[in-house]
Amino acid sequence: MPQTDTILVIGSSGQIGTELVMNLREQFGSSHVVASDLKDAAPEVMESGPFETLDVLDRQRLHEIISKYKVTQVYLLAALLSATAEQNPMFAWKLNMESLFHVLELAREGHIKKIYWPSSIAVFGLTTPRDNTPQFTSIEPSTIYGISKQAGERWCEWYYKKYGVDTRSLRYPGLIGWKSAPGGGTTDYAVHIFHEALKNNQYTSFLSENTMLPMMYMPDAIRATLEIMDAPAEQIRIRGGYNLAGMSFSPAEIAAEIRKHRPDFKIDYAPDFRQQIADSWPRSIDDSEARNHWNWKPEFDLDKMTSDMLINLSKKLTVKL
Ligand code: NAD
Ligand code: AKB
Repeated sequence: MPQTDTILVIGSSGQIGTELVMNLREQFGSSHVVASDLKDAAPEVMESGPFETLDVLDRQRLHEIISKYKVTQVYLLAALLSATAEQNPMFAWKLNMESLFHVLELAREGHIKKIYWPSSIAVFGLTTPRDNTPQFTSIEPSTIYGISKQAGERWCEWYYKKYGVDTRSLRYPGLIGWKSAPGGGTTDYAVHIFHEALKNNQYTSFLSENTMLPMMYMPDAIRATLEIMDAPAEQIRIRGGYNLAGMSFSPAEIAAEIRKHRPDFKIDYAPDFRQQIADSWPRSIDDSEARNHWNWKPEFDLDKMTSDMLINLSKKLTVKL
């Protein structure tokens, strides 16, 4: 990346943004990575480089920030996630789509060179094969969040084909990390369970015992994001959203894994409205295209992720493992 490139991360105070900004600053230099969000970010983000308060729905303000810093790349992370979106569908549609339109249009007008916009396993629906879900398959999402991701993928590809806008996108599975809290998704239980295991040795899961979902440890997700953005344009042959896989497990399986470190840990189950969302998503993902096109390879499986989560989270929470 040439020295003159500057990155704007929109939604930098969320689960992914908190970690992504720090990684981008390490790689590209703090002054070249501008964090922005409605709310203040974690202290490490606020203190290590520029931060701008931004409502991404305010196109004028977004344009001002892009001009002020001569931004060339945008990572658009602001969105309502699956569970929150189901409870506020009209606003979710507005936020998830208008934010993307603002960024795509600013790119079409020549203000930005490259866009990262995350999609999700939520693009898939009840007519999709649930095991080893392929890249190209039936895509009929049944949540507002999934519909917004499906539409966003199509818009990203359309701007690429029509105007040559360099859009890149990954269909993240549920993401698990110890540095930041999840923001209203169906896969959030897989983060909550670690906090509750360390604090109370007990967790009540809002998904049922055998609900298998695709998941990924945050270091893998951040690396995949940086790798797809760094890859030469000709290697990016899918402009909608690449399937991306790390691991798959159910609440019962992750509880068993945690018990290897905390033998007294107990789990029970009280499925709520999120169960129906989870039941419409794949159990596992085939990410051959990402592996073949730009050499993607995950590092963390369930065993390795669980050990790393427990070690780091126990230090952060100052709880004995
Ligand atoms: P998050 O909810 O943790 O963070 C989103 C951030 O956006 C928040 O800090 C919020 O304050 C900010 N935001 C909301 N409205 C805004 C607005 N109008 N203007 C500016 N900022 C605003 O979400 P996340 O988990 O970090 O996810 C980021 C992106 O990745 C989303 O598009 C999400 O759909 C996608 N994704 C996440 C996961 C996951 O497991 N975390 C999985 C698949 C896809
Ligand atoms: C959610 O559960 O909504 C997200 C996702 C998989 O997109 N974590």
